[in-house]
Amino acid sequence: MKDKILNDIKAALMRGDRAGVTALTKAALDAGVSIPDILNDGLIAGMDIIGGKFKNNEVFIPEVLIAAKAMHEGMALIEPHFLKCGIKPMGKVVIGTVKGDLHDIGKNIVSMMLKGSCFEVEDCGIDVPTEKFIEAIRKGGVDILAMSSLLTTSMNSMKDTISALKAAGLRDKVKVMVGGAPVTKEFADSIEADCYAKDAAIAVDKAKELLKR
Ligand code: B12
Repeated sequence: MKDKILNDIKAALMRGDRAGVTALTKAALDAGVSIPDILNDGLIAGMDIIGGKFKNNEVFIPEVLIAAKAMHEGMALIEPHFLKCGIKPMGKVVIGTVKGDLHDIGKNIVSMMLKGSCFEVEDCGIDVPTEKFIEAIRKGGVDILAMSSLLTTSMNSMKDTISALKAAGLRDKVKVMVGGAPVTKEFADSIEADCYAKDAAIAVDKAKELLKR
């Protein structure tokens, strides 16, 4: 039953069937399937297959875009289940996808899971210029700057933002966390980020660790 419903979510996402993803995600929630299972084995699993097909030229931008829209519908349904904190935030995170990059699914999952772990999150959105990150941090009260990049061509915007933080005298005011499919620990070290996380669950653990440093 659980495997079938997760497979059906995956298949509906791959077809870009928004109504199907919505109905099946609701059905999975009603059946008590856990949120991490719906996210990882349903929605993300479907998007991973689309990613592989896109890479092999078996599907193209329009199909990826409709799958991404279906993914957003599914995520909107599970997000409220993450937001049951109700206690004082443990820290504030400013998050965004860097300049030149429009991918937001991974960034939104990280944001959702941080909120679910009692972080206050200010989401600057996609294609975020360095100045916008700096402005958000200059306002004060920010513990972590989290930047996402899915393109090898946009990764260097992370480096530019860290340089701009230094130039603005703000580098020691905030910890910097980076992630996204092409980002590695080595890259994070090379741009002097404070930490790298491979996925959203690890991002939450690392964010908690950063607050202790
Ligand atoms: C969906 C998608 C799109 C959608 C985006 C829709 C949206 N709203 O996001 C659309 C169709 C718009 C798109 C466009 C393009 N795309 Co695209 N896209 C993808 C695809 C298939 C899936 C990405 C995704 O959402 N994955 C699912 C999420 C859950 O995974 P994730 O993003 O990696 O996030 C996880 C971790 O990385 C991490 N994480 C993410 N962010 C952060 C941040 C922090 C701080 C931390 C700690 C962790 C973290 O946690 C997340 C959850 O666990 C990937 C293929 C792939 N395998 O990644 C290609 C891919 C990223 N795209 C690619 C390309 C080339 C493009 C285009 C240039 C295509 C074109 N010719 O126009 C454009 C670029 C547009 C732009 N300027 O950004 C390439 C990039 C190649 C490269 N190495 O640079 C990829 C890898 C496909 C490929 N194999 O060729 N794309």
